[in-house]
Amino acid sequence: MQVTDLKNPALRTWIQEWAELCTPDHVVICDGSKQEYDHCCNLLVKAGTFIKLDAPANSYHCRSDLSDVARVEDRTFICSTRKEDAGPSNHWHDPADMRQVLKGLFKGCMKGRTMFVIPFSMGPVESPIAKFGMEITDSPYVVVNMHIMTRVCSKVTAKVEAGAEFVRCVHSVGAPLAETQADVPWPCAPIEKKYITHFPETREIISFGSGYGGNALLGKKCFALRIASVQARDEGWLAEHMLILKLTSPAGVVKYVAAAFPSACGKTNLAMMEPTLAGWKVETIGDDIAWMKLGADGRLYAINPEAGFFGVAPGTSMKSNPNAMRTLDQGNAVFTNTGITMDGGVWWEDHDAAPAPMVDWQRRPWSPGCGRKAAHPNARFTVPAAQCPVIASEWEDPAGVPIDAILFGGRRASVVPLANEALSWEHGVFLGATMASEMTAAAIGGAGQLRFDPFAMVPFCGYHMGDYFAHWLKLGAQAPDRSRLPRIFYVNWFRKSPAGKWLWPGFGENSRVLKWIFDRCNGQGKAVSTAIGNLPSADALDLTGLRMTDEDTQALLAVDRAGWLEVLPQIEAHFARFGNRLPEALAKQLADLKARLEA
Ligand code: OXD
Ligand code: MN
Repeated sequence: MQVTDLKNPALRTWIQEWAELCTPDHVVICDGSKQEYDHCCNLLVKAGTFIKLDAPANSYHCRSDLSDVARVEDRTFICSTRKEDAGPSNHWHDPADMRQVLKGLFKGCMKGRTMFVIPFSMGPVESPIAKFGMEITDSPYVVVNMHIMTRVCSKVTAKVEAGAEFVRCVHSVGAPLAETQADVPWPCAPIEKKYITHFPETREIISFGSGYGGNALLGKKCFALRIASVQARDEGWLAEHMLILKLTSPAGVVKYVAAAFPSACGKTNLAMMEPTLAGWKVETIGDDIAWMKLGADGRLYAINPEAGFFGVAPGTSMKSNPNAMRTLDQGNAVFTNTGITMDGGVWWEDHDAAPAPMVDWQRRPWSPGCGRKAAHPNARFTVPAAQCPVIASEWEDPAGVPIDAILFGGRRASVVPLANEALSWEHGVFLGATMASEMTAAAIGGAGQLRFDPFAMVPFCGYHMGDYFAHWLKLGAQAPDRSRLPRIFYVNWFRKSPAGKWLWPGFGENSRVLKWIFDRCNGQGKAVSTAIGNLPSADALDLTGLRMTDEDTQALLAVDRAGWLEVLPQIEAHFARFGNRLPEALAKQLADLKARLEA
């Protein structure tokens, strides 16, 4: 299909205007076909960006530029008309001024390259919760990864042609090619020219200078979280940085759980967990993002808007996440910035295979003990979710799945117990708003200081977080039947003893906590009412077969009053950042907690 074949003038003009500014050699409207995927992979092999691997099947190794290995939060902007609408957690830039800057950068930026126009759906195309996007890009790497991570298809083009709304996404690696200039394996712009910009009022994303993950695959963090959080606020639903899992009891009863943890706290591992408790089953719906809407029956229904996993490779192993390893074994994956083994496979730190001489992520010779890491710590795999051996059969149900429990958590070596059930929806929102991890002695701020990441959304909320908290409170207040809303819990797998020993084994053993949560949602499961919430009583947690001392169990389930009282000033300072946009209900929750702790 040619641009001139497009019947919707809004779509056609939008593409033509960008093509005139960027001056690509060609413009291609993508259709999501296998031929298109293979063609882009071949282009990337020719360019030296991809190497076809011997194993797993139909998979590629990709290397990025040294300077382009992760999301760039300092270069990520929310361009709302009013600065105060972006709030204290975002970098704001005036939209008109930013458009001028971008116009200058995009002028001629696709010279020597092909402009791809990718029609994609976040969520199953027919789902009432799904939304559409169009991404213009000059990166075949983005085309390949969008094929895996979203639903790229001509059906979306047809729907947009028929008038469906879409989010306008524009991306360039920012590296035009002069007439005789040879390309490099990973074209990108220097850091000071990278701009990941969002225009929430007009639902637009414009990204320049980076080819990497969350900066370039615009369906993921930019759309499904930053822009979608604004759409969700305006339309009365929730766009969240949450995994979704299906939990089935030995009796065959099913509960759905959504969970928010900051990046690198094991969301993918939990979403694909192998329970150690006999008869229990965990299946995956999603590992990173949940879109949730109240259904006609008053329950909160969630879809995973993505179609693939963009997971961190280092640390992924048969011990930490066997189902992710099995997903990768099926092939059809892209491995970005991992090591390459001598027999044409991939390797990363903490992989199951023992390290042996190989080629590192920058394609240099590497041997164990050489003092460098073989994989970049943020090396990633991109793989279709459908290949996951524990993907739930209903993961693409257009209606979504009804959520029974929402979990929040962070990395807390002290004070916070293993599990805690919120006293109410408002208290649950307070738990989400005070999510935090402890900084280690290595980080500026020092040990014991908390880094707050409310709802794990600090890098991803497209508007003022005070208003975001208010939106959560409003959703609860307006629910037709509050007893049908999910119960909210706070979990902490990372508690340590004063001597620094992990108190909880984690991984598959977390199923014991899931079982208690399941029981609570079923109106069973014993809990002790405490100043901080409802905690499992020692006999309510199934610890059979675990070698835990009574002392450790007590420490995991105790209320550390003195510790909590010490933490309160940090929560006060955290809340103060939101100024007069902090909902009163949250200030009240804090005051109530203090009063309960002091009682
Ligand atoms: C991610 C993140 O890449 O949260 O998913 O950083
Ligand atoms: Mn994430």
